[in-house]
Amino acid sequence: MIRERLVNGFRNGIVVPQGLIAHGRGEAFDYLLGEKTTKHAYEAEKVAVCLLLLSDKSIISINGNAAALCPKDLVTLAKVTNSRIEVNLFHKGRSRTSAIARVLRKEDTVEILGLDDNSRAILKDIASDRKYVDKDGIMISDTIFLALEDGDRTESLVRMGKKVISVDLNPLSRTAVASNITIIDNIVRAIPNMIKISEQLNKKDKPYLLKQIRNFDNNGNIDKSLLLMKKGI
Ligand code: PTJ
Repeated sequence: MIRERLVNGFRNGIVVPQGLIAHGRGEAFDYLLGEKTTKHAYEAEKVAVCLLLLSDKSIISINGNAAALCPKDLVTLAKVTNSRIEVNLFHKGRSRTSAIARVLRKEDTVEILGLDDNSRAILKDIASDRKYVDKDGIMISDTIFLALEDGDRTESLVRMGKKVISVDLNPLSRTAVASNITIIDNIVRAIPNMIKISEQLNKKDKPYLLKQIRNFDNNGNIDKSLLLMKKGI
């Protein structure tokens, strides 16, 4: 069923061919995790929600694969964590950006950034098209939530001092390694988990949320996921 969502997304101009290959890589890692959310992933999801709830300007960056796999959940997560949404693609294309925005808007009325070419800002040290972000979106946000993201852009955002949360099944990818909070889980499980966690946490006070973040060791958490994968092998 998950593969069908991507294939349909490809046929509808939302997913690029490279996205199908990226999904295959993700599946390989997911098999080693037993295709379930591990307790380490759940811990990272909880801390990620704490950070989103504490941030002044959080934003969820959505690409083709994410939009094809879980559009409704992404829009819901944005609502429950008071985050904004930017469509931000690795392989740029105006018609694909608009198609993704349509898919998201079908789920709910949300403001979507990243659609206006006149609102483009440029990330430093990136030569390719992935340097473009929305000047009113990712550029001015303090916390960026990324899924299935490219390593160059992740590293650039971290260098800019932004807090980066990523969902990536590959614990060895540059995105996973560079992020402040790395969720090693399938996006189709991670986002629904985070929505439930947000509902539990949004009544907690600031010191409680801060404590969860301070006590979290991202590198240690990645190592634990790697050990689980080793057992999976
Ligand atoms: O729609 P665009 O133009 O922005 O392009 C999207 C892709 C995914 C093609 C582009 O961002 C890309 O090529 O990404 P990478 O560098 O291949 O990274 C994708 C990462 O996501 C890989 O480490 C995969 O293991 C991982 N991944 C794939 N499917 C999932 C996943 N992680 C979580 N959930 C998945 N379902």
